[in-house]
Amino acid sequence: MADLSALTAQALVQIGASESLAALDELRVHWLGKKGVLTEQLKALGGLKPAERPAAGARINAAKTELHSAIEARRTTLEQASIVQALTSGRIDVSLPGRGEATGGMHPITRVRLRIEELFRNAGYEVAEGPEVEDEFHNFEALNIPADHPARAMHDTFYLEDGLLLRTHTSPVQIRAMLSRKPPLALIAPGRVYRCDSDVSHSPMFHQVEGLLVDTDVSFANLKAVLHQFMEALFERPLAMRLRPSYFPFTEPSAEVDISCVLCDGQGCRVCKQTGWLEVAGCGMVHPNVFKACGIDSERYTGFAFGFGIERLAMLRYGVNDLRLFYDNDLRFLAQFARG
Ligand code: 2NL
Repeated sequence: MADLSALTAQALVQIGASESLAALDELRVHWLGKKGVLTEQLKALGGLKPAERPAAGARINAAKTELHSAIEARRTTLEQASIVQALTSGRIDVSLPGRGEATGGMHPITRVRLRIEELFRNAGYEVAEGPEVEDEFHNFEALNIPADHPARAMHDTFYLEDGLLLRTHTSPVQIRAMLSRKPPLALIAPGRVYRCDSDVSHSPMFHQVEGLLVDTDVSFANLKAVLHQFMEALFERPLAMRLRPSYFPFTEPSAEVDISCVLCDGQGCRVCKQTGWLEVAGCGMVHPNVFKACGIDSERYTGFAFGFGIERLAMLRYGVNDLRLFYDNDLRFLAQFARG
């Protein structure tokens, strides 16, 4: 017979070292199973002298009992460990502080638009909106832009199917107002506009505000006064303003609007290209052909209109030097405009 205490010691070491319930069960089969090591020892008892058999059998049974309890003890340990593992691996520490909600903020273009809207509302203008998908009549024909005008060329306008297009300015909103209502009219039309043009200083989508005042006796002097007061209110400081003769198909006379540079106060800097002036808008007196297209009597009524880009004003107001920052949605940029 083999050395029973050596076998038992070997088995106890293996049981103590087993790392899984499956490995432990293999050990149980190996040592105590039907064809296990100790069972074979019992079967070998027949080879002993009859007088030696009872004592040997008792020692084998004692060894079996010892291994059995060692296996059960190890099983309990492994089961406990697997429960602890399951509990800790999926554990949520509900007492941990939260990660903190990031506070959202208004996009700078929206902030400037809302401010422009408020300033004009305070001056008695209403804020009007209209569709971004327009037709040639409202976007071009009613605005005295003939079919051969460069502004209608394919490279400027996004044409859609069925004679539709993406509006290239918000003037159609004002055309619709003049078509559906009678003067006096005082309104601004802010919104997205689209031009097939994209480089460092042009985005295919940008934001515009147009303004329109129609009444009896509206003058070019009224136009200049309204724009000057608006620019000073927007930039919150006294500004010089000048009008330079220009051309738009929908106004006559027409002018470009310059303000004294808000960065150098008219002294000359990189932003104003050393001129001291910034071009910020276009304007003019509503062309009689536009009134005619809208059924307004141009002998009785006069009107002024203006238009400017929100991006340009936002860049000047916030010191943003790259137009594309407005569209990247980089939180490092946007977070600078958030207010609690
Ligand atoms: C510019 C110039 C301008 C207008 C827009 C307008 C609208 C109607 C009738 C007449 Cl319904 N005029 N809008 C007039 C002059 C200039 O915008 O440079 N915009 C960015």
